[in-house]
Amino acid sequence: MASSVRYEVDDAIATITLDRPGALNALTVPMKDELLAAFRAVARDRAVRAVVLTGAGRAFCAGQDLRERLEPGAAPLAVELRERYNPIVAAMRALDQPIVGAINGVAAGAGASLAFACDIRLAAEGASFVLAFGRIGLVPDSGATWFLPRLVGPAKAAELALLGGSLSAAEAERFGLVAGVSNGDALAADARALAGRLAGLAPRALALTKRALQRSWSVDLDEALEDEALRQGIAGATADHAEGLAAFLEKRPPRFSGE
Ligand code: T3D
Repeated sequence: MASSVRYEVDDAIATITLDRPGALNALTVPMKDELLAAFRAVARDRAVRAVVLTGAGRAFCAGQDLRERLEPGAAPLAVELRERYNPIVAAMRALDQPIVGAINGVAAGAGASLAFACDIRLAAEGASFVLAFGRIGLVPDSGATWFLPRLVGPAKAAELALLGGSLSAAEAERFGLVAGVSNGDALAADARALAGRLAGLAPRALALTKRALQRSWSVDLDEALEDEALRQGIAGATADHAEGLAAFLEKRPPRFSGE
C-alpha cells in the first residue's frame, strides 16, 4: 500500500507530511498508524532537534476520513479515539523535540486537533481552522476541548466548538493561535527557518521547557516555582549550559551538543 505520510530528516529537522492530497489529507487507519510511527521515530532519534508537521496539496488535514468511517468493520468511534487518535496526540506532547505546525491550508476536525497539539504554528494566508465536529453531530476530540480554550481563551473556544465555527489564518494570528502568517509560497521556508532556530538551541533545555509549560497548566504557582527550580537544576548541570555561558563571554554563537 502506498504511504500517506512522508517522513524526511534533513539537517537535524524531521519533516512529517500528511500526503493524501486528493482527500485533503483526511486520516485513514493506515495513515494514523504511519503518523504515530513517524512521531515515535522522532522520539528515538537524538539527531533530530525539531519537527515540522505539514500537509501536501491545498489542505493541512480534513480530519477523519468520513468515507472510511462508513465502511463495514470500521471501529466504534470511542475505540478509534482510544487506540489511534489519542496515542498520536500523546506522542506529540511527549516528544522532547519541539513541533512546528506548518498549516498550509484547511485544518478541520481531528486535523485541527493535530495543529493544536503542535508547540508553535505558522499558517499560510489561505489556511483555516475548522471545528467541523459539530457539523456532523460529533464532539470535538483528539485534544481539541483541552487545547482550544488554552490557546484562544474559553469564550472563543466555546463559540468555535459549539457552532462548528472556523478561524481564518488572520483571525488565528489575532488570537495568538498561530505565531505568524506566511504567503502561500513562503510557508514551507518560514516553517523550516523557525525549526532551524529551534534546532540550534540547547535540546535538553528545550525539552525541560516544554515539560514545564505543560505542567504549569495543572499546578498552582508554588508548585510551578518548585518545578522550575528542579528543572533549572538539571539544565544548569548540562554541558550545553557551560557552552552557553562560554559562548556569551567569548562573544560567539553557542554550539550546543545536546549533552
Ligand atoms: O474515527 C472517528 O471518526 C473519530 C474521530 C473523529 C475526528 C474527526 O476528525 S471528525 C471530523 C471529520 N472531518 C470533517 O467533518 C471535515 C469534512 N470536510 C469538510 O468539511 C470540507 O471538506 C473542508 C471544510 C475540510 C474543505 O472544504 P472544501 O470545499 O475546500 O473541499 P471539499 O470539496 O469539501 O473536499 C475536497 C475533496 O476532499 C472532496 O472529495 P471529492 O468529492 O473531490 O472526491 C471531499 O469529499 C474530500 N474530503 C474532504 N474532507 C474529507 C474528505 N474525504 C473524506 N473525509 C474527509 N474528512
